[in-house]
Amino acid sequence: MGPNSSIKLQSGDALIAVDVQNDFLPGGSLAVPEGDAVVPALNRYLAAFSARSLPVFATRDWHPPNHCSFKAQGGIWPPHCVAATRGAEFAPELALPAAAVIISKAATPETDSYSGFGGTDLAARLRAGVARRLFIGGLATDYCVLNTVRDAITQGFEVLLLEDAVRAVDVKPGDGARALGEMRQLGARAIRYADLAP
Ligand code: VGL
Ligand code: ZN
Repeated sequence: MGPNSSIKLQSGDALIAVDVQNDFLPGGSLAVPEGDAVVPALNRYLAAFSARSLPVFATRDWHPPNHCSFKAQGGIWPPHCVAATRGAEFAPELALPAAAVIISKAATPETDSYSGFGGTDLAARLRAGVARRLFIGGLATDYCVLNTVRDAITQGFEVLLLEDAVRAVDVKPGDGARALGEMRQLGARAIRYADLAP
């Protein structure tokens, strides 16, 4: 990577910030280790996209209090990202542009979706904006980022995975690294901010 792989942002590019919500940050109910590190990292990409008037999407977990993924309902997670609570709000320091499109997912008790494409109009919105190449970062590498990237590729988008703007839950050590490997194998290209042309 570096000077030999300069990526020029262009029309057809869109940025997707995946689930950068308080509950996934340190102090949150489902804190991702170093989850807060994605905020300044994503802000650099957000600034680059805003400077070129390129579209930005932000997905969010938007669960009801009795969501099926919570332990009380037989799921595997502590309660997190309950709609309209502070834990579900985007990280306050995340510099989303006013025009960012918010995609809420897994908002009914009986359905979960790690992917921003599951049960949402994300694909339709992207196609309406003629997006072709998706720059994807956020939380968590081994769950919602992985599944969003997988669906994006299945739907025919080119995916650039923002390796410096993702962090993993790592329920099992190595989950994050394995997810990165799988995304690469599926055709995602892992990039860092320095790979963008100035
Ligand atoms: C996520 C676990 C449960 C994620 C969402 O955003 O990666 N992880 N719900
Ligand atoms: Zn969730």
